[in-house]
Amino acid sequence: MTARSQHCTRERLEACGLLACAVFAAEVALAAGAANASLESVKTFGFVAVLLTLATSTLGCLLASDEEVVLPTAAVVPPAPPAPGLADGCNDSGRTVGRLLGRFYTLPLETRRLPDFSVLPSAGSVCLSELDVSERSGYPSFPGVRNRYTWFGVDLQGAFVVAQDGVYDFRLTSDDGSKLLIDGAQVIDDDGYHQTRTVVGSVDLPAGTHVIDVPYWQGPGPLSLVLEVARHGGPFEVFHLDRPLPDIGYSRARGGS
Ligand SMILES: [Ca+2]
Repeated sequence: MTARSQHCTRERLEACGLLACAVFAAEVALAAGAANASLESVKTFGFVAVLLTLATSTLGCLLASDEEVVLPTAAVVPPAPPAPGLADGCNDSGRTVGRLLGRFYTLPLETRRLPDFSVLPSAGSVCLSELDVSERSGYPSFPGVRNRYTWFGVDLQGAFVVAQDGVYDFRLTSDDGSKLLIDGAQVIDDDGYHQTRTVVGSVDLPAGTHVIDVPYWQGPGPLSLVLEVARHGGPFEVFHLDRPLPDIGYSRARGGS
């Protein structure tokens, strides 16, 4: 029996007890009014009457209580809202499959290569599913960077899924320097202090989940960062991490693989 039905039964018993008392009083009054009844016989009659009335009323209440209880409709609990700042799906404490979490760092003017981001204080973060920042000067800056377009770094970390084994070509374009690492191994090194430049690397990827790192830095002048992918020998397309490789577009681009 639920807490709700127990509560209803107690209510019914209290109501039935009052009813039994009322019936008893009425019967005693009727008995006392009988001309030939003695006082003792009136008391005995009334006592027996109240016991029978109370017993039958209580038994009726108990038998009827469960049938008459109507449980409230179960409430629909809405899903919890996403954590502030992470509505786009990145896990701030670990890698998220299909996303790149990029942590920002301000860099000194003497920077000429990728710094060791692990020893720098982060100035914020952004969550992305692809890197498609074409060359630009000034604003809009890198996605998530509102007040700066020079002398900053972004350390991007994420994971993606490969649905079909194969060799995949990656093409990384950046101004200034960048690198591509997959499962901890360097696939492309495009680091340095340079204008927009493109470097291609290939890697044999078995089906499954793989981790990806793209450290990037921007000094003065224009900035750019674009990461593309293709089945080996096929045409490149922007790498959407939220689509398992090869997705429909990539499958059409299989070429000579
Ligand atoms: Ca630059």
